[in-house]
Amino acid sequence: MAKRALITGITGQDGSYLAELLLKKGYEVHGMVRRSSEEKFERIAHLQGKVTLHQGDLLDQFSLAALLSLTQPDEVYNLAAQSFVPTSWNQPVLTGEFTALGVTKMLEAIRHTRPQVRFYQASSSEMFGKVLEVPQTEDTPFYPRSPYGVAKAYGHHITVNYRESFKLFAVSGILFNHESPRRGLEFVTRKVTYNVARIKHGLQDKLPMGNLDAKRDWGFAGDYVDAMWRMLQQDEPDDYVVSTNETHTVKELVEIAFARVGLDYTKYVFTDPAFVRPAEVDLLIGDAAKAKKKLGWEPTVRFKELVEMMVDADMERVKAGQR
Ligand code: NAP
Ligand code: G4F
Repeated sequence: MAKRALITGITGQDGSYLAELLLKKGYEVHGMVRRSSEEKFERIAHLQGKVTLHQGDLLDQFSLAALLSLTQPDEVYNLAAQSFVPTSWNQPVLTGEFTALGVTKMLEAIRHTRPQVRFYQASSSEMFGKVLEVPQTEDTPFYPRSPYGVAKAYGHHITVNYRESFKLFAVSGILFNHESPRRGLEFVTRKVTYNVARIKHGLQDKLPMGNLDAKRDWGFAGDYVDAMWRMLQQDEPDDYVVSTNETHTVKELVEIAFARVGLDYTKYVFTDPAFVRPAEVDLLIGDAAKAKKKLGWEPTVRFKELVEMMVDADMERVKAGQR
């Protein structure tokens, strides 16, 4: 019989890639979606009829338990979150409700409704924040720098705690930044690649940016959802760092993106304090040796290729008058 998976956050970047991967592996895929006045599930439009969508919300514990009873999943991937760091300073309480307590609500629903489930929690390199070790591993202590990072640290620890307290098969993937042409427009990679395409097409002539010196370990989302799946296929639940083991500045990202369309970024980019954060994560670089050894996982897309893939996709989109 086909395995069944339930994905929260299926309409997001990672949810769409994970749904594709699981369908290819023969899974029956169920996704939890929030009700909205207009349904715009663009990232999963091509999967219509192949995945089954159910209304639910991380804020509503009864909806989670009901969904577990209805779908009887073998695996639950908890990807839903308020995931944009700057918003977490504007809405810290909401971020805590979704991104921190939402994890407990799901774990409680699993514990009482379907304890045999294998559970994946989407933890984040933002938990390392003002890093206490370089590179960061599963053993590096956390020092989060935003309400989002704090909320993710809670989600991480409660997942470990439920594994140890109630013997749930609960794993936490500590994923470093991962991007794709499906990335939200507010995140720095997509903001840059989309605006480069607009500038190249003569639709604008300036790009306001925040801190160009920040360093990130950027990988491709398609690779990272494969690591999530591998974590749930192990004999024992454990936590894993998923990263490329390379770090690059935002400035390098900008240079490569503009160069891809034959432009010099210095003519277009300027610093706008509105995009500078109250507290910054200056440097992230992950050591994914454990994932490589135990999961047999390795990234297939490197930084320059990733940025160029995103610029090319946005050039096509802007040409077609799309976002
Ligand atoms: P994303 O594109 O922002 O997607 C977030 C998803 O969560 C969307 O489907 C959203 O639904 C859903 N959601 C938000 N609040 C919800 C709620 N209260 N109830 C139900 N669904 C809710 O994020 P992503 O980049 O795919 O990331 C997936 C997960 O990995 C997130 O937890 C993120 O924090 C974490 N993570 C991401 C990265 C990265 O670099 N991408 C790295 C580490 C960890 P709507 O469509 O209705 O808004
Ligand atoms: O793309 P970003 O907004 O991603 P950030 O804050 O690293 O968070 C992402 O990765 C986390 C994993 O580490 C996830 F957990 C989280 O959900 C999210 O997916 O910003 C990256 C860097 C920051 O240092 C920021 O200050 O880019 C810098 N930056 C400079 N100018 C900018 C801008 N970021 C944005 N969004 N917009 C700018 O104009």
